[in-house]
Amino acid sequence: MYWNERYECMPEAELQELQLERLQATVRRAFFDVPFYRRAFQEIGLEPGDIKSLDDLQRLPFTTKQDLRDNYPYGMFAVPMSEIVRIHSSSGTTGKPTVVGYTRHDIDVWSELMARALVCGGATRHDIIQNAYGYGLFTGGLGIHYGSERLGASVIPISGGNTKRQVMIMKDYGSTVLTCTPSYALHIAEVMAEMGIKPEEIKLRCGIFGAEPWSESMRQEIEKRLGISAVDIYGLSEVIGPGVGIECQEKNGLHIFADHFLIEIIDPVTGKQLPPGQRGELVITSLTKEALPVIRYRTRDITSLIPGPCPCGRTHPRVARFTGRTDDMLIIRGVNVFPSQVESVLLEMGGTEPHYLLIVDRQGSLDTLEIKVEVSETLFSDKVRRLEDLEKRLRHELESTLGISVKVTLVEPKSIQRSEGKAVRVIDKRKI
Ligand code: DLL
Repeated sequence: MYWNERYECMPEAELQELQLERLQATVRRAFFDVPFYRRAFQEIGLEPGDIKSLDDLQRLPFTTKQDLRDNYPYGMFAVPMSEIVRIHSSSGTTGKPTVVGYTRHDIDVWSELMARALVCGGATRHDIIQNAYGYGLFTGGLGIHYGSERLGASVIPISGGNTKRQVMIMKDYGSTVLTCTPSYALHIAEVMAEMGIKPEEIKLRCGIFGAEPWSESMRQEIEKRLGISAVDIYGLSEVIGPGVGIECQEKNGLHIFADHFLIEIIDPVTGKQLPPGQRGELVITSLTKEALPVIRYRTRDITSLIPGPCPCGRTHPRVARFTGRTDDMLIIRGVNVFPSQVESVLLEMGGTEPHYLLIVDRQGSLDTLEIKVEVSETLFSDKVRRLEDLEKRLRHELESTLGISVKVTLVEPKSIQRSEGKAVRVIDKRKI
């Protein structure tokens, strides 16, 4: 099922022609309408006319989150404020958030892309979509909302939070699709079980989850607990919001909508493009954005290009599930550690809940890593010996996966703070 077969299945040569045409227009717009870009191009002696092929993309300078911050709030906009009809901002945890704007045409394109994404993820106009992404400055709520309406589905704009009410509405209103972060989906499943409602008693059949990294084992866990099929959706405010890419029914990589976004995977240190299969940082150039065109935006998100065509028939490139961000990679005693590695170990071992917290600290000059893990209800009421045994096995598994020594602390079920949006998985107490 496609939303826009002509564009989603466009032959590669035709797609590249369209991309080049749109890239040239974007570069021209950035050069003439955004002083930041004009300066950046002039510094390296580049003029819009120099972009003659898609390969010339590599001649363009990168844009970073810092650039958006330096031009806070509206300095990167390519249109006057009278053309802006919507403002969102990114959920920055450190420093100033970045502010993004949309023209009427941008909102139209975004809605269209979101409708396309929902269909790709398995939704139809006959669905009742319970949209539990936060409404507000975060792009998740309104992005999914506009896409659902464009699709013609029935959207329930419930936003995040009030989990018991989520479950009640899900049951009473007959929601068939749930959209929220994967960590919140898991929490909804947990509360549903507490309320004594079984997956067979609800009509939910599909989940479209994203906005934070999650593992394949987490997918299986959510699918089992809610009795649904779950897909991964990706996006970021600086580029548009959700709807940059999504998995199709093959669930083997996320298609990036390449008629609107040009992607590269680069080595985050050298900045050089990497071949398919090699993991690196995703860099995105917008091809149709009016208000806030972004040129070679460094997402900091880590993935790789999946080579070869997808059986679904879409010709747009696929990237692998995101393993994390270059900036949530922890360097502990010189070793690179990603929270997602911990998640995979926990889910594969069993006996624990996929709720965990990494606490990094420094004693003297030595980094320490403590991993708090919730024990599952059944095991918790069991003998102390079994808990000690679990702790030992977990520590062993985690140490061999991460390559560093860790302290495992088993905690009571439901004692780690649940999130209604993006989960917080790391507390870094080191003062570096
Ligand atoms: O999270 C947009 C979004 C809303 C995506 C709803 C999907 C669903 P920001 O708040 O700007 O925008 O955060 C963007 O979130 O750079 C990634 O680090 C992370 N992220 C988003 N989707 C995924 C995903 C929205 N599927 C940042 N897997 C991005 C892993 C994701 N990380």
